[in-house]
Amino acid sequence: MTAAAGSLDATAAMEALRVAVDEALDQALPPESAWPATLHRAVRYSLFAGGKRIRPVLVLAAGEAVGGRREDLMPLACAVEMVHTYSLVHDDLPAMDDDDLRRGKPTSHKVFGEAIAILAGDALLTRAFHLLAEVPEGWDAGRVRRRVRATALLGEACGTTGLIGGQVMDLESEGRAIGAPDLECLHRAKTGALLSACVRGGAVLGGAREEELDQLSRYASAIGLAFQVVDDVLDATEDAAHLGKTAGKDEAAQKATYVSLHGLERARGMAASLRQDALDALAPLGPRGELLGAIARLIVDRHS
Ligand code: GRG
Repeated sequence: MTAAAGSLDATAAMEALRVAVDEALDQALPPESAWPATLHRAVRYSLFAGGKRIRPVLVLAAGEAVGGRREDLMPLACAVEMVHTYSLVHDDLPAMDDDDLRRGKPTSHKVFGEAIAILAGDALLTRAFHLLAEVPEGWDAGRVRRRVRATALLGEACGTTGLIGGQVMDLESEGRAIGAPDLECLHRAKTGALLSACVRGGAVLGGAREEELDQLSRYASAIGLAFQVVDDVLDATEDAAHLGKTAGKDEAAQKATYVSLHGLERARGMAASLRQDALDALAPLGPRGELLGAIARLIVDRHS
């Protein structure tokens, strides 16, 4: 799909960032043949299975919007994709969501077995923070401080009040009638926290002023929720061939979703209104926010 925006060719810009991220990810990991080869095959199998790379692109777009340098942003861009992929590998395990299909391919545990899939997820999470700790010689104190602050934002987003806490709430709410406030809390933790860390972390690394950081935080909060509302709409309306993962799972598991609570049309309306909130938050950045605006449109208008 294309991401229509002002004068910028946003689709081409995002594709260029995606290619740069893929190259950096390739360099950040041992080759498949490195010991222990089974593990590295599993790590690369999931990481290079065709994800959309929305999170690393957000890091680069947010950082560059406030004047950041690509070399300062790329380690965080790689780290967030590693964390995201770990969470998908673990979420697909029989003990969690028990899924056979991810990114259009058999899930990690189906190909490598449960033990290796667990360890591949662990390896991705560990490498993410290892990479961020590899601060080059000669960096000045300000650059190091920004890296530490962004790393802490990522750690918080992955932790018990973010991704992991949201996953626990998700598991505990299965088959139970939860209301709209709990659903929002769940998704702000499970999906929104990591997306926020991408935007805020990129902005911190780029040297954003506190005022810019506030604007970008409002943008991140809106796209974080929009992402999940759209995910629920897609789960209810698209087939597995489009999604690259099992469709209709939420309904089958009797999970509360934005569609089950509000109906399809209202859920679509909520996504559109969150997209507008995101675009409004970017307004003070002017043309510097154009790519981030295109990403907000892409998140809401996507079909997979
Ligand atoms: C196991 C700690 C732990 C957490 C799992 C990621 C997650 C939490 C669950 C996955 C299920 C799910 C539908 C989550 C919400 C939305 C989401 C993260 C969708 C996948 O992200 P995309 O669409 O995927 O960016 P790609 O494959 O393009 O990277």
